[in-house]
Amino acid sequence: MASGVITRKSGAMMATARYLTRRNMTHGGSCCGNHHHPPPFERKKQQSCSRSLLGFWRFNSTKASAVDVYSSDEDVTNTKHHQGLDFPGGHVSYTHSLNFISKSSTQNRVPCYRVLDDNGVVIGGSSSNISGDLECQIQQQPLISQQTALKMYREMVRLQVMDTIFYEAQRQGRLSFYLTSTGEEAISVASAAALSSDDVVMPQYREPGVLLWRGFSLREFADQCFGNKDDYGKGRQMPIHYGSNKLNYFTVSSPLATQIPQAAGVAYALKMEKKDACVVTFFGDGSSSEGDFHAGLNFAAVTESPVVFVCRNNGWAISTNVSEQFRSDGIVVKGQAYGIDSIRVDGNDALAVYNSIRAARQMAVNQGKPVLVEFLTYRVGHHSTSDDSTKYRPMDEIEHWKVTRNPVSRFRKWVEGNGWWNEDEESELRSATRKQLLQAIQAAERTQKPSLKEMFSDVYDETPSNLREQQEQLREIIKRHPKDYPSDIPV
Ligand SMILES: Cc1ncc(C[n+]2csc(CCOP(=O)(O)OP(=O)(O)O)c2C)c(N)n1
Ligand SMILES: [Mg+2]
Repeated sequence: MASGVITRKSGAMMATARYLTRRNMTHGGSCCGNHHHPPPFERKKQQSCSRSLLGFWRFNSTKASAVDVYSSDEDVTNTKHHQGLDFPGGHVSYTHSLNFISKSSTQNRVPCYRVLDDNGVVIGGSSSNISGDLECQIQQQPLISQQTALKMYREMVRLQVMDTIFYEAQRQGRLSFYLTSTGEEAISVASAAALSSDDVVMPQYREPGVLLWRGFSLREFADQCFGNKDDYGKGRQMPIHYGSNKLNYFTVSSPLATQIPQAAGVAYALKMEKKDACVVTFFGDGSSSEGDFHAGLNFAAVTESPVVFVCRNNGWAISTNVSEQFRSDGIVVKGQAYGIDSIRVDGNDALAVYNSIRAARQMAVNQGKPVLVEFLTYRVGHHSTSDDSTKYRPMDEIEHWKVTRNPVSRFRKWVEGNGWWNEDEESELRSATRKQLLQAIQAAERTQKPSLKEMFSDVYDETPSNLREQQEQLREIIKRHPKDYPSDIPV
């Protein structure tokens, strides 16, 4: 991937956004709160303003004026005609009620878009509106071909099989670490199905379904997990940190949420290059509490960059439940706060995922703006192989989501209901995938590890003297203590 170019451009975009933010702040942002500053209007407007007795700033160049009890007759007449204030971002109407926007006003939670009920039956009327600034209509009855639907179902099954076998391999001590997508298979696979292969994906770590969809082979997954010499990361990363230049899939990075502002930068680069593509970045509910989430959304909003922010709200950030994570109505309202068209979607309904991401992509690419999609789902597995989730959540909660709200079996019911799939095809696919994966694992396990020198390569064009020294020291230590180091790594 031309990531070098993208990164440089995203740097330029960050600088632009930082400039914009600073400029707004110097013009009255938050500073001291004593109301003696004009609000963040542009300079020209500030020059032609005057202050009323109550301390409101009135702008001669704007239609609206502040209302106060000392207004002249002329002001009162004006007020009748202009019940509000023209302010950057749009007209603001006045109110006599001293109402704080409170939690109670958010008790009507944002509804969740879905197409299939829990039994895989299409619900509701014939069409629904997803509205943003410009209305974007999509059909409730899914406009999805048999071929796409079947590929979606097959990849979801392959992902399930892959997770089961890699998880077992970790439990057998063959892998150091693993993390499953169990319960969230529909999100990564159906999102990938709704995208173009030119769209750049910047993942968290529970989205290998996108790679499966785009043709990453089981052997490539296994090479990465075993960190052998064929792993694109040359064994430097923990298992599941997949990445592929060829498939427009940025490498997973462990620090949470770093991909979110990066996605805003990459999207800005796509916009400057007038590419017919967007960026799609995935992250969890926990990651939405990182500062990077807020910076990324704001940058994308002000630069009107084509990025789809996809939050997998699976209820948990390791052992922290969403109720301890934030007090807002999930993540969807945060997008709205940043001026980003946002939607909440049932993440366990593959057709709702497909429809929403397809619409979001269209809005991002055709209208040049960011979109936020919050998927409601559940992390059925442990956080990772380093976790035991039964220590902090009830078994019946896990069982409910595993059985009743299972995204794979729900989609299977719909596919089977259409007469596109049957039990024989199901068992054939599962056993063939299992066999292919076991072969891939055996081959990846036998493949040589990357040479030790790779630990020191690929950052600098020429290895600097301090790294050369460290490399020598490491070799010396291994020579002295050969038993303490793996024998299968070429020194
Ligand atoms: C900056 C940072 N803080 C903490 C961690 C440790 N950590 C790894 S995963 C995780 C939970 C993330 O939860 P969420 O974003 O909801 O994703 P999920 O695992 O539920 O898919 C935490 C806290 C980290 N990797 N990076
Ligand atoms: Mg989570």
